[in-house]
Amino acid sequence: MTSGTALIYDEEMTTHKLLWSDPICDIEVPERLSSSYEQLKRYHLVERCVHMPAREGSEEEILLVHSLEHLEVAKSTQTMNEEELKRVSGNYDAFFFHPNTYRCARLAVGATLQLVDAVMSGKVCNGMALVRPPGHHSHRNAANGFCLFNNVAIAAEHAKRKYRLQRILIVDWDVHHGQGTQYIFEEDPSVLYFSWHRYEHQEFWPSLKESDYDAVGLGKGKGFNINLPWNKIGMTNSDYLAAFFHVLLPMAFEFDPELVLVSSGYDSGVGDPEGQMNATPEVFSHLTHFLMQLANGKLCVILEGGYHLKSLSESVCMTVKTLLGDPVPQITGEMAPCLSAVESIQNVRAAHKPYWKWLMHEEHEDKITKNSDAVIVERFLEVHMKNILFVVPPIKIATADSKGSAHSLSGPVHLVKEIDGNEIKALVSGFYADVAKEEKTLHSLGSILPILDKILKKEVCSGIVESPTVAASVAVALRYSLHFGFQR
Ligand code: X5A
Ligand code: ZN
Repeated sequence: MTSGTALIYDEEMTTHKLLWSDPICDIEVPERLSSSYEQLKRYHLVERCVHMPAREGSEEEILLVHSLEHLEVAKSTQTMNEEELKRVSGNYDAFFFHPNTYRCARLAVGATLQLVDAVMSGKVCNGMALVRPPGHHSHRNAANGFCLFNNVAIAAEHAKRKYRLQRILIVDWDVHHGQGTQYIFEEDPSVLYFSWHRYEHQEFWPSLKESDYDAVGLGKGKGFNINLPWNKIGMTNSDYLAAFFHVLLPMAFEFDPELVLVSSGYDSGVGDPEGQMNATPEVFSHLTHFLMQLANGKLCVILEGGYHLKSLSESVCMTVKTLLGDPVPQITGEMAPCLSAVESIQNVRAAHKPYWKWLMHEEHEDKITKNSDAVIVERFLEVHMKNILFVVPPIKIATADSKGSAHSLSGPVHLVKEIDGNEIKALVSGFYADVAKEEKTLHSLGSILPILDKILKKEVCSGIVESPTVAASVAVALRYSLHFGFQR
């Protein structure tokens, strides 16, 4: 089995910068790259990765996706003065040229291809490329949304040809719709493109009808374009996980890709001025971890957006740490997705029902595909009330000695009631009655039950018990918790 994680970074990609004032483009700064790399160094993640130099993507490679005209325009900007650069930039929606932009964009393409080749050749298992300018908005014939060449799209096309791949999955977790990538592959059933994006019913940039859930692909590519529009800002970890659990992952496992590419924008993370979402860095560990289960682990993560430097760099670190195989951190926050997220998820599932077996053969299909607001609200409320009624316990650990008194480590915790042997016997029936006959088992229970009681009442989050008969106690403890209707 292949191991190792590639990290591709070249400082030269920080030379592409905005030379004049433009409030739309001024967030795409060189520090996005350097601060992410610095943070990777601080966490000692750089030294654990296989370093790979970036190379320039060739003209031929760029032409896999882009028109010759687009390439020539980009090339011509190298010798332009500021005034000319500004004029050419004005031909596009949200793009700026610097004299070194063309060189950086070729390095961004080359870095992405280096990563794909390292993974496909088995030199490494997975990896990340830190690149600028990003790629997913650029069209065959135009720069757009800070993007000049579509790095990920070129990589997919390259992998298809060089390694004869028949199924590539592109996961675009950037907060913007990678409409460029959609256009390039919308008729291609060999590339499954998934994007979630801030949409707000078409109010948010790029404000396209074709970013909605009903754009499922065209011709032979029908069913292979998945758009999950977010119609509200403030989406959280649970909304992202719900999107993975209930849309992307089932599709991905049915598709069974040979390679997974991530258009990895972190503007979907908390604090980002563009995204206005609330997902925290550790969610990217989980997203990464799920994707590592596909394509035999062949996962290439390529940077796209991300404009809050701290949020961006922490999220990049979480991603790389997970690629390296570190355990994923516990996820924080609410468990249930919000109503707006559930609606979006239901809509994209309904739109894709004709194309995917897992959606066709679903139970309760009437409820899911009818898309009735009443049903969605009802199901949402059911989960929501369970969650808000669940009071989160303080981080307090109860301890108990063998005499059955319980106290927390940070000051005494009073027992609400003492539990005597008879009460325990009453709770324990059937199979467990045998273990409860023994005096020392009762003794253990005497110390474990007060702690369970405190856990169930959310007075503490866990407990430590000193007991000679742990196994028996645990068995009975489980039963005790069921008796209290503890269901989480
Ligand atoms: C790569 C990326 C965003 C462009 C926003 C323009 N582009 N308003 O995040
Ligand atoms: Zn973005």
